[in-house]
Amino acid sequence: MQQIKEQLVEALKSATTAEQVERIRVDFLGRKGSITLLAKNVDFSKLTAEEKKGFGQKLNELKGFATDAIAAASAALASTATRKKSNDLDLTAPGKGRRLGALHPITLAQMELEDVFQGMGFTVVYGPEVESEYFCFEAVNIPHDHPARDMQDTFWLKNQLVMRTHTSAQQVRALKRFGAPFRGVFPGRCFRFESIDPSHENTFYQCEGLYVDKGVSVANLIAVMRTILSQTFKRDVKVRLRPGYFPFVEPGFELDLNCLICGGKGCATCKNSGWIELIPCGLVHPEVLRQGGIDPKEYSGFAFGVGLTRLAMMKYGIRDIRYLNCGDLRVNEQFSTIM
Ligand code: FA5
Repeated sequence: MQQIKEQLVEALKSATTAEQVERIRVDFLGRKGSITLLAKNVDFSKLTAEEKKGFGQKLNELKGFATDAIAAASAALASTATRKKSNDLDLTAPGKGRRLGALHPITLAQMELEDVFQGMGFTVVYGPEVESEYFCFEAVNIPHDHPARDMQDTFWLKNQLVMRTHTSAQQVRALKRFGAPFRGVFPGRCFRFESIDPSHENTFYQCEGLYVDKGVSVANLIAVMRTILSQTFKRDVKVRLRPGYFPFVEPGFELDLNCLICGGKGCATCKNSGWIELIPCGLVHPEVLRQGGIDPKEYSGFAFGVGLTRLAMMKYGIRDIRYLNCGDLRVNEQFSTIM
């Protein structure tokens, strides 16, 4: 019994986990444990009454000792574990940051642009992304067989519906609804069946502008373009105006921005040309006014189509358009803080 007691004490000394203590309990007090077997292995018929009594007493003492020692070892281990856990708790560690929602850079650019136009008395109107072929093409002077239809690769839907290829689809809708005089902008998403590269996406944003009144000229158009550029970039930027063809304007222009990614030296974003096509524009074609129920002898106007996605790229220094639709929140988080 003394030997078993010593073995037990030694075993408990080296136990460091609750599992090891439980193993010791089973080894000593379990059904086949050494203390339990002590009683089973003794031939009581050979013992006197006095000896039986002495053996029973000693065995009970040993059982009591083993039970207490095992319980004490378990308790000691449990309290060490708790202490260890609370030692791990570093109350000075910085808290976990909460991820705040952020606005997409295109949304930021759109909101800013809408503000600039509202400041000049323009109304902001949103139109449908699924558009009728009529408003997208015929209404803006692009009949069925017109070669200009090939300028925009179209996602065709059923029932003469298309995914709008440009926000110019809003021009005649707005004229029919508001009449003249009218000044408004139509920001929104456009879709084209395009091959994708650093400056072309199949889903991108434009912001159309339409100004119709008596005696509107190219001078008015240029004044508005100047305001957009200075308010958006808040610094001097280099632009060039060159003739451009669009069936819904006459004359038509392309306004290109000197690439702000490479400073005009040439890079993948501007296809090594140093320039980014940003705001095509021109005087509204009389046929478009007529489609909108406006008399072109009485009214004239200008229209423009800001490449809003490209504007956001230039404003925020985003060199590849594909970052904008990739859905990676780390892109957004760089541009806006709270929302
Ligand atoms: C148009 O869509 C005309 N509706 C614009 C217009 C309006 C002209 C009013 C005259 C008067 P364009 O296809 O060039 O034109 O597109 C206009 C702008 O949208 C481009 O200069 C460019 O900045 C942007 N854009 C066009 N295609 C893409 C594309 N795939 N990805 C990103 N931006 C594009």
